[in-house]
Amino acid sequence: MVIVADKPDARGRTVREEDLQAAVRAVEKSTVVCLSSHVNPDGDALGSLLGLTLALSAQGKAVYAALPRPEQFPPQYHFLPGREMLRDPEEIPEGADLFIALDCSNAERLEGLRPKAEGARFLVNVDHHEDNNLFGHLDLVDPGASSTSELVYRLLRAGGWESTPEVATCLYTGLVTDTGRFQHRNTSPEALAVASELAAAGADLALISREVYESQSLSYTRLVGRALERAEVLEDLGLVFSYITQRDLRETGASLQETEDLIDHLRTVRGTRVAAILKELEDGKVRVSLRSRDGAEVGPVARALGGGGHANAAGYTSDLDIEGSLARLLEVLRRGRHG
Ligand SMILES: [Mn+2]
Repeated sequence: MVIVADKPDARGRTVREEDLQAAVRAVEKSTVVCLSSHVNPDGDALGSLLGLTLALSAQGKAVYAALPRPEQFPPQYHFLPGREMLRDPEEIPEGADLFIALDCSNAERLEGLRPKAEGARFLVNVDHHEDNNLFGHLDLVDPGASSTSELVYRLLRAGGWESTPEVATCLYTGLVTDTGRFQHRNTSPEALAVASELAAAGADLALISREVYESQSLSYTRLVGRALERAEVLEDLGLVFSYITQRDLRETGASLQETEDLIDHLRTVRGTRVAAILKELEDGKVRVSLRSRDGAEVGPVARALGGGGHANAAGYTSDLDIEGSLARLLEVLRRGRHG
C-alpha cells in the first residue's frame, strides 16, 4: 500500500498511568466540563461521549456535552442512555475550565466546536486513531486501544468513578462497534477484559445487539440489496467496491445515517483485501469508506486522499462525482501496489 508523509502522529504511543492521573486531577478541579466528539458520529464516538457524560454528571460536575452536528445522531443509537443530556453546540460555554474531545484524530473533527475546545483553559484529547495529531494540552492517545470507549473506561477506573449499568451500556456499545463485534484485529486481550468488566457492571448486551445490529429499517435493507447487486471485484487490486447515490436513498427511503455498516457486507467477499463503498452526499461530494482484511492497510490510502482513519478502517470525502472518485481511488491503490 502507498506510504505518504504524515504529520506528527500517535504511532507507538500508549497512555501512561500518570497521564490518566493528570486527566483525573483536571476533572476534579473543574466545576464545568465540556465534552464533544466528531462529526458523522459512530458507535464509539457516541458511546464514549455519553458514557463519560453520565459518569462525570454522577460526580457532581456540570457537564456540557454536545455533538458538533446534533442532527447527525444515527437512529440505531437512539437507545443509548444519556442521549437526553446532549445540548445544542451553541450552549457549550466559551473559555471553560476543561474541554474533553473524544475519538477525534484532530481538532477539525470537532467542526464548529473547535474554537470552544481550543479556547478552553485545558483541552484533553482522548482517542485511539494512529494519525491523531496530539492537539490537546494533555493527550490520552493510544492507537493500541480498541476504541475511545476503552480509554474512557480506563479513565473512569483511574478516577475511581463508578460505571453504572447506563455508563457500561454506552461504553460497551463503543467497544462492540469499533471492534466489529470483537472480530477485527483491534480486539485485544485488554479490549475483551474491559468488555467483561462492562458486562459485569451491568451493560445490557442483548439490548445493544438488538438495537445496533437487528433493528434495520426495511428501506435500509433494500438499500443494502442495491449496493450488493452492484458490487464489483477488481482482482488485480484485491478490491471489492460498490456505491449508493442520492437517488438510491430517495427511492428506498433510507437515510445516510443508517449506512455505517453497509461496507461490512462487502468486506466478506473471499479473495479481496480492500473493500470500498462510495456514498453520494447531498451536496454532490462523495464519502468513501474503506475496510481492509488480511493485513492490508487502508489508513495510508485514505490519508493520501485527504482523509484519515485506522489501518483496517478509514475514509475520506471526495469532491469528485462517484465515477471520478472511483477512478482516483483506483489510481492511488495502483500506485501503492507498484510503488
Ligand atoms: Mn473510535
